[in-house]
Amino acid sequence: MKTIAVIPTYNEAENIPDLIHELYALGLPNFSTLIVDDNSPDGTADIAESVAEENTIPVYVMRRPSKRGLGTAYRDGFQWALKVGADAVVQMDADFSHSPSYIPHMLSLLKEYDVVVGSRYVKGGKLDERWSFGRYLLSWWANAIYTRLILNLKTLDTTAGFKAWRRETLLGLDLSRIRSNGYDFQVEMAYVTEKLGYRIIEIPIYFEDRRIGESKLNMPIKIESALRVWDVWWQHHRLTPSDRGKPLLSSSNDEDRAYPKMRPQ
Ligand SMILES: Nc1nc2c(ncn2[C@@H]2O[C@H](COP(=O)(O)OP(=O)(O)OP(=O)(O)O)[C@@H](O)[C@H]2O)c(=O)[nH]1
Ligand SMILES: [Mg+2]
Repeated sequence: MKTIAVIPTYNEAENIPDLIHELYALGLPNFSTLIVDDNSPDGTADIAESVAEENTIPVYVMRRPSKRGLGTAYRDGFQWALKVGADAVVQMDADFSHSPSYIPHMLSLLKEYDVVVGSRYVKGGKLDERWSFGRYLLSWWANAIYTRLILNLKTLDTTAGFKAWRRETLLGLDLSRIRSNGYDFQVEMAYVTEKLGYRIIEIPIYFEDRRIGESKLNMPIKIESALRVWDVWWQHHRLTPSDRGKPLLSSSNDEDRAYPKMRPQ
C-alpha cells in the first residue's frame, strides 16, 4: 500500500526535522511524505529538503509562493498524492499535536473504513492537560455542539486535522467541490464525507499543544471559520451517496504514478 503523509507547513523549521525522523522511524512500508510549504520565512522548505537528502528518505517538498491557507495546501497536496498513485493519504499538522505513533493503527483501519479520524472528542480522546477549563469548554462547544448541530454531523471531532484517507474516498469526494481555503476545510471535508455516505471511524487521540513555534490560528480566523459553517451547509446539504465523484484520476500507467520533480508553483 503506497502511503503518503501530506503535511502543510508555515514556519515549522524547529519542528520539521524531528517530525520527519519520527515518521520514518515508524518503518512503514512504501511510505513517503509531502511537505506543502508556503514560502515560510524561517526556511522550513530548505530544511525539510536537507533532512531528506542527508538521510536519503523520500520527503518531497511542494513550494508555494506565498501563504495561501491550510485548505488550499491540503487540496494541492492531496491532488499531488493522488496523481502519484497513493493508495492511502495521511493528513497531519507539523507541530506534534498529531503524534505519528497513531499512524500505523489508523492505516490498518483503512481496510474496513473509508476514512479514519484522530479524534479529541470521542471516548478516550484527550486534550492537552495544560488547557484551562474555559478554553476546553469553548473548543468542545465549537466542535462537538455548534458545528455538529448546524450540519447534523455524527462525527464528534468536526475540526479534526489528523486523518487517514483511502484513495477511493478522496477521489469520490471530488476535491474540486471543496471551497474552503482556511481552517474550515476540515469541517467541509467532514460534512461532504458524511453526506456521501462514507464509512468513518473516530479513534481517540491525545492532542498535545504545539511543542515549539507559533500558532497560526488567531481569533479572526476562528470567527471566520465559525461563520463559514453556514456556507458549508448551503453548498452541500443536498449531496447524497450518488454524488460520489468518478475515479478519473486513477491510472494504471506506471509512468503517471512516478514522483514528479518538484518545482516552485
Ligand atoms: N502551507 C500552509 N500551512 C499552514 C498554513 N496555516 C497553517 N499551516 C500549517 O498547518 C498546521 C496547523 O497549523 P497550527 O498553527 O498548528 O494550527 P492549529 O493546530 O489549529 O492551532 P494550534 O492548536 O494553536 O497549534 C501546521 O503544520 C501549520 O504550519 C498556511 O497558510 N499554509
Ligand atoms: Mg497546531
